Amino acid sequence: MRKSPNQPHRTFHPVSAPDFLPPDQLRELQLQRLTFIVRRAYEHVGLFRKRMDERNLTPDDVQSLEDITQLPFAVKTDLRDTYPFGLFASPMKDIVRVHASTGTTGKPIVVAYTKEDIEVWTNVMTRSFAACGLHSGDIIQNAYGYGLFTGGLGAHYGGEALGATVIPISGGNTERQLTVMKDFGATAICCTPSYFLHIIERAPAMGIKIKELPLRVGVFGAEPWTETMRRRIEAESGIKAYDIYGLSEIVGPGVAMECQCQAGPHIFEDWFYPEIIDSVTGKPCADGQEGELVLTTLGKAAMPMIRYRTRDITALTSEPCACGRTLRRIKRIARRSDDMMIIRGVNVYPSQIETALLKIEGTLPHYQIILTREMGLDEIEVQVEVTRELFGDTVGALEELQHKLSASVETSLGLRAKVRLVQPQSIQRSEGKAKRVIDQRKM
Ligand code: DLL
Repeated sequence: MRKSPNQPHRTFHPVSAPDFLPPDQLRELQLQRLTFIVRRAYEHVGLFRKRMDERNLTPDDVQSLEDITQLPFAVKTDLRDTYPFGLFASPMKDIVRVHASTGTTGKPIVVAYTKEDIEVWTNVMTRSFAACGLHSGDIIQNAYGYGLFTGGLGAHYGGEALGATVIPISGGNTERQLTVMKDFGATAICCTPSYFLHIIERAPAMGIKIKELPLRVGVFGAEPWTETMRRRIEAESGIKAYDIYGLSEIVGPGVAMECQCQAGPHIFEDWFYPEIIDSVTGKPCADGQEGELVLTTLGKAAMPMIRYRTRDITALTSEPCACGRTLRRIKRIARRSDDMMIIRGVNVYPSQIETALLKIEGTLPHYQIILTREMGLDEIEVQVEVTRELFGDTVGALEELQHKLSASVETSLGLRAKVRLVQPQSIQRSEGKAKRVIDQRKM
C-alpha cells in the first residue's frame, strides 16, 4: 500500500459545524453556558462557593463574558487538597468515569465525567480528528496509554464517533506497534511525539519503511514539542504531524487541535473558555501577548473548572486561519511556567535547548538535560544523541559538532552549557511523556 497525501476530505463532517460559528453566535453560546456552569459550581462545589462568598460574589454577578475576570482562579493544589472527590459537583450515581493523573510528586489528582461530559469530550475529539483530515475509512492506531491517563480513552471515543476504525493498542511494545501499523495498514497514529520518534527509529531493524506505509497523519501531544521537532518527524516518516493539546483537569485531549494549516491549535471555544494572564500579576494579557493559559469548562457537569490556571505558557490569536474556522488559536505550547529551570539566575526552558540542538545537522531528536551543583554553582550538561555515521567519525569531526552545538545552546540561553555527544539509543526512551530534565542539584 502506498502513502496518499493528507488532503482535505471531500465531505465536511457535520460534527465540525461549531468550528465555523460566526463570532457573535459563539459568544452568545459561551455566555449561556458560562452562566449555567458558574451557578452549578457555586451550588455544588464547596470550595468554589467559599471563594465566591469571600469576594461577595454570587452567580448573578456573571452577566457578560467579561465578568469572568472577577471570579477566583482554581489551581492544581485545589485538586490535591480535595483529593479524591472533593471537587465533584455530581453525585456518584451520575458519574460514569474517573481518570487520574499522578504527576511527578505527591498525591494524584482525580477527574470525573457524567455521561453528558463524555459526550462533550467525544464531540471535541471527533472534531479534532476531522480538523486534521481524518474521516471514516481511516484506521487510527491509538498508542496513547489506556487507563487512568486520559489520552487513550479520549482518542478512542473520538475516533469511533468519527466513524474511523480504532486500533486500541495503547502505549508501549514498540515492535508490536510497528507490526500492527504495517499489517493493519494504519493511516493515522496517536501518541506522544517523543514516542513516535522512538517508533520511527525502531522501524529499520524490522525491515519496515514508514515512508512506504499508508500512515499519513500523526496526532501528537501530551508533552511540549517544537516546530523543529515537527519538521524532523515529517521528514523522517513522510506523514503530517499535528499538535493536539489538552489536560486532565479540563477534559483530557481535545481542548485544542490543529487544522490542516498547521498554524497552531484551535481551541474548542464553545466548550472551553480561554484567557491568557500574566502569571505573576494575574492580570489579563492582550491578544497575541504571551502568558499563562487559564481555562473554564463551559460544559463539564461532574467537575466544573472555573478559571483553572494551567501553567502552560502560550498566546491567543484571533487572526483568521485559512481553514475558515472561527475558533481562536493558541501558539504551540512549548513550555510550562513550572518547567522553568533557573540556572545561575537565568530562566531556561527545555524547549529552548531542543530548538538550539535540532537546528544543527547530525543531531538526533533525543536529548536530556542534567543539572548539578558544584561548589554552589549550577552546572548544566546537555546530552544529545548523534547519528551513527557521525559517532563513528573522526575525533575532529565530533569536536567540531560539539563546538557548534555548544555555541548554538549558548546563543539561545545566554549561558554556557556543557554538551556531550552520546551514541544513538543511549538516552532512555519513554512510551508516554518524555523526561527531559534530571535535576540533581541539592536544594
Ligand atoms: O496530557 C492530555 C492529553 C493526552 C493531551 C493526549 C494531548 C494528547 P495531562 O496528563 O493532564 O493530560 O497533562 C497535561 O500536558 O498541561 C501540558 O503541560 C502538557 N501538554 C498536553 N498537550 C500538549 C501539547 C494530557 N500539545 C499537560 N503541547 C498540559 C505541549 C502539552 N504540552
